[in-house]
Amino acid sequence: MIDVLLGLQWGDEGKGKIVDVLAPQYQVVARFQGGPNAGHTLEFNGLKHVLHQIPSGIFREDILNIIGNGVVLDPIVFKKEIDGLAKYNLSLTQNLQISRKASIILPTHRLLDAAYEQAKGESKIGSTLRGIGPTYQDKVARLGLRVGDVESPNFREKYARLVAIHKVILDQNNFDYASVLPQAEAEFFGAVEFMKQFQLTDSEYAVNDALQSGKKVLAEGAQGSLLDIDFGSYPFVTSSSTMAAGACTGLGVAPRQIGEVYGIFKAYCTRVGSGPFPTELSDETGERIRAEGREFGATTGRPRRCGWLDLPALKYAIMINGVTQLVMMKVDVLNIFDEIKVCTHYELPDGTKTEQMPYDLCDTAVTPIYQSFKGWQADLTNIRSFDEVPAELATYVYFLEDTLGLPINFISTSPDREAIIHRR
Ligand code: 2SA
Ligand code: MG
Repeated sequence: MIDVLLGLQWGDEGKGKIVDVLAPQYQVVARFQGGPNAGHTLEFNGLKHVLHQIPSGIFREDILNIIGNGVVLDPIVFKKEIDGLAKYNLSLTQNLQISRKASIILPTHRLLDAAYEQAKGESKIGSTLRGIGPTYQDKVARLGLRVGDVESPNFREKYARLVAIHKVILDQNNFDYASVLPQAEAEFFGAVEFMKQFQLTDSEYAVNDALQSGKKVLAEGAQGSLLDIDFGSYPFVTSSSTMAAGACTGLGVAPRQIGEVYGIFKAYCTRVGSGPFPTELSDETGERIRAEGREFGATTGRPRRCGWLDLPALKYAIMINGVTQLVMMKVDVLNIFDEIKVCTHYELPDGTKTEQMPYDLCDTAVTPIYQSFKGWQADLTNIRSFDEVPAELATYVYFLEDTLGLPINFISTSPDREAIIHRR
């Protein structure tokens, strides 16, 4: 069986930490979508490391890590990530495979990302400017380059053909590329050569062979369900399928192979980039959550918007993913509050109450209806068993389990690998 681990909110739920915690139960960890827009933070032995494209199983020995076909890979970022891992002495050429069918992000994709954002003016998506959207666009338009193309003697020609198209679009948008492109291209081709020393494979065979031989595979999602291209708050979404179904197309596995679906959520909400966010707190409480939770983009450093937990949105994400167990992150960030709120319903402009996500959250101004809980106001750092949690926190957890209809099997109480209450 392949288990899927994904974020149920707008990303940054703490997926990296949980993959790292669960990894010892798996022989393969595979990324199925997204690319260098992701920032998966792992903390262990007093160290902190942020991964962008490399799966979060990389720090565990004997785990095969796969960058799947659904990923968009930037060779330049890849080289930097590998260089950044040098100090850990990992067997990267053995423990890492890259799908030949993964899409390649070119330097011009990054420029196009900036050009499109510029053209959108006020309605910017707040993209990470890593070239994600334009690369997926080219994939779907059947123009893109794939990792397997770097093995072809015609790679430079294929590259030139695509870049010529990109230049037309950049010119149309009056976007200057002449001053930056030559250097970026030199770096790109250097990084492509560097990438060739790694295993470029038909990784769908590696995944299915592993499953056939009874090994356990963990599919690692990036971003979150509310940023999904189909079910997120379109158009303020990322360009990939961030949901459980994306693991099938992004790795080449059949739906019936999917086992557990771990849904990761934070005890509150954050969002980085533009787009609707019903429970956003643009006040001092929001500031306090941001400061306490160190809510700044792991890739871009952007401050994240913060707000209370949103149950209509969470239920929606649980539904579309078929989540089987929940993981709650960063409860310790709420230690400082005497009152904790949870949005249970939305009130629509006509006064009706709903637990469902309206079609267009961008145009439908919903008012969140909150239920209040008493804060626990206690330090959770050394708590490893649910029996020791403050009564107020237990009440909060039971309420959520009841409302969401699923067990919360893991509760993370601080960033470190060890700081987790494992309940079942
Ligand atoms: P893109 O770059 O095309 O995928 O941006 C489209 C939207 O998706 C959001 N997005 C993210 N949201 C949260 N976290 C992400 N990863 C980084 C992190 C982000 C960072 O871990 O902190 O460092 O800023 C991520 N990646 C994409 C993005 O904000 C747009 O709203
Ligand atoms: Mg992140």
